[in-house]
Amino acid sequence: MAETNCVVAAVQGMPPTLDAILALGTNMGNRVENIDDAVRRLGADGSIVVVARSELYRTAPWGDTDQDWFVNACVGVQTELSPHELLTRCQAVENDMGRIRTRHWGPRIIDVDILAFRDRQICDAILTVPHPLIAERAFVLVPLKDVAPGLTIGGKTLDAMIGALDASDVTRLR
Ligand code: A4P
Ligand code: MG
Repeated sequence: MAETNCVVAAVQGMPPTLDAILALGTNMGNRVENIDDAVRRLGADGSIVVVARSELYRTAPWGDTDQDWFVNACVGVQTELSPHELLTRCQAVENDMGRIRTRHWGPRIIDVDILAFRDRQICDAILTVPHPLIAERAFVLVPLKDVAPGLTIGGKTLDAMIGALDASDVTRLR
C-alpha cells in the first residue's frame, strides 16, 4: 500500500504484556452496556485477547459538541493480527453492533479506534498509528493512563498531555 507523507509521533513505554491499545466510545443507547458488549465481541473469535481494561468515563462531546455525552474507555489487547487486520476486526465489531456512519465525529453506538500498536509508526491511507489526536483529547488520555501509565507519545508523558488540557469534563463512572 502506498505510504503518504504524514509523520506520526514515536511511542515508548508500551507495557510489554500488550500488543495494542484500543479506545472505545459510545453516545447512543445504554452506553455502559455498549462498552461491555464491544469488549466481549472483540474477544469472541480468539484473535484478540483483552488483558487490561480502564475504568469507564463519562465525557462531554468533543469536536462536534452538538450531541449527547459519551462513555469512553480503553482496553489493552494481545494479538497476533497485523495492525490492519486488527482495524478490520475493530470495524467488524462496530458494524455488528449496528453502527451507522452519519456525520464525521457524530453520534455513534460504538467507535473502536487503535491508539497504539507496540512501538509501530504507521501512516497510510487506511491507518494512522499512533492515533494522531491522542494528545488533544482528555477523553482518550485519561482512560489510556489506566492501562499504560508509563506511555509516552512524541516524548511527552500522559500526565503532561492531560495537564495541558481541561480534563474536568472526564469523570469516572465506575
Ligand atoms: N483510521 C485511521 N487511523 C485509525 C486508527 N488508528 N484507528 C481510519 C481507527 N481508525 C483509523 O473512522 C474513519 C476512518 O479512520 C476509518 O475508516 C479508518 O480507516 P470512522 O470510525 O469510520 O469515522 P469517524 O467516527 O468519523 O472518525 P473517527 O476518527 O473514529 O472519529 P473520532 O476521531 O474518534 O471522533 N467526544 C467524546 N467525548 N468521546 C468520543 O469518543 N468521539 C468522536 C469521534 C468525536 N467526539 C467525541 C468522541
Ligand atoms: Mg473510529
